[in-house]
Amino acid sequence: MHSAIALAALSGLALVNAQAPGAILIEGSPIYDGPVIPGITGKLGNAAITTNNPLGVSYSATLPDSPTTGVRGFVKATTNSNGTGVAIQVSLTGFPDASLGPFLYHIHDQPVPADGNCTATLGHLDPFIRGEIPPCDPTQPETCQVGDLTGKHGNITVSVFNAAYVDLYVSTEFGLGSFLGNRSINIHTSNTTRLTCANFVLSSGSRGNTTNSTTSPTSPTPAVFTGAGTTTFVSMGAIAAGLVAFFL
Ligand SMILES: *[C@@H]1O[C@H](CO)[C@@H](O)[C@H](O)[C@H]1NC(C)=O
Ligand SMILES: *[C@@H]1O[C@H](CO)[C@@H](O)[C@H](O)[C@H]1NC(C)=O
Ligand SMILES: *[C@@H]1O[C@H](CO)[C@@H](O)[C@H](O)[C@H]1NC(C)=O
Ligand SMILES: *[C@@H]1O[C@H](CO)[C@@H](O)[C@H](O)[C@H]1NC(C)=O
Ligand SMILES: *[C@@H]1O[C@H](CO)[C@@H](O)[C@H](O)[C@H]1NC(C)=O
Ligand SMILES: *[C@@H]1O[C@H](CO)[C@@H](O)[C@H](O)[C@H]1NC(C)=O
Ligand SMILES: *[C@@H]1O[C@H](CO)[C@@H](O)[C@H](O)[C@H]1NC(C)=O
Ligand SMILES: [Cu+2]
Repeated sequence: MHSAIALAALSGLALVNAQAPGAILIEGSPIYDGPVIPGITGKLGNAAITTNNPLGVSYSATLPDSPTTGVRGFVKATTNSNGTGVAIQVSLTGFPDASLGPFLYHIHDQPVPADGNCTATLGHLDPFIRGEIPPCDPTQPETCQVGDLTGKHGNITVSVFNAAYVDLYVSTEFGLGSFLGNRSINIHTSNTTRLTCANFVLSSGSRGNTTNSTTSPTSPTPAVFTGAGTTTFVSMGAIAAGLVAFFL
């Protein structure tokens, strides 16, 4: 069973008061602005390995057909056979000019809205409030953002990309902050421009009776060059607005 502490840490509710106005954001996600504590990178500690995930449950995020990017494919997340962690299968093709790579992919906190706006997915799934820097050290995946699949499992450096691995920190259990089933995948160029995005939807098993499904976006709007790869200083007002958007 999950401990009460892990549940509290994973619930995500503590996020509301933990993010200081005036924070520096990358991709809509706060940069960690506290002291770097060796081995405990997130404000809420290291990411917890998820156990007792519901067996036989899969969520798939299938990239839409779109004229704005050639990137197609899917990311499928299936509860690991022993219930600990989630087996991730990645199958992607059609990456543009390699000079824009290596390409990156992450689980983002919010779903893609119906208009396909990838920017509206905000930052990475980060229930432990780890922030973007320092970059993920893949030898210490528990100190990385939960949604930073690229950081933990590798960049995309080939035009046809297939990968399969178990990520021990994401969850298929509704109710945990590390739950991925109501969130999205974003594919980026190396400077974090968002090329395309898709929502996870339940593809096998049952999520249970506690939630509604996310909306299905049509196709992404054209790639948004938001300058997200650059450290962005934003005003208090923008932060306040962003926090409202982030937590609703
Ligand atoms: C479950 O399997 C994963 C590898 O897929 C392994 O890392 C983990 O230790 C296993 N957990 C248990 C409780 O056996
Ligand atoms: C996409 O979403 C972002 C963040 O919510 C918003 O600032 C932007 O205006 C939206 N873009 C479009 C084209 O709607
Ligand atoms: C997704 O589900 C988790 C766990 O139930 C919840 O904490 C989170 O707020 C939900 N996120 C969205 C975008 O609905
Ligand atoms: C992955 O790509 C990013 C962005 O270009 C780069 O900063 C990082 O060093 C790369 N990671 C690895 C392991 O090559
Ligand atoms: C889900 O359904 C079960 C069985 O009907 C019920 O016992 C449980 O209370 C329900 N949970 C929620 C959150 O509705
Ligand atoms: C699901 O949607 C219905 C109708 O919008 C709403 O009343 C209900 O509260 C939602 N349930 C959850 C768990 O979000
Ligand atoms: C990222 O790369 C794209 C494509 O080359 C470019 O248009 C955009 O300005 C770059 N963004 C940043 C923040 O460097
Ligand atoms: Cu991302």
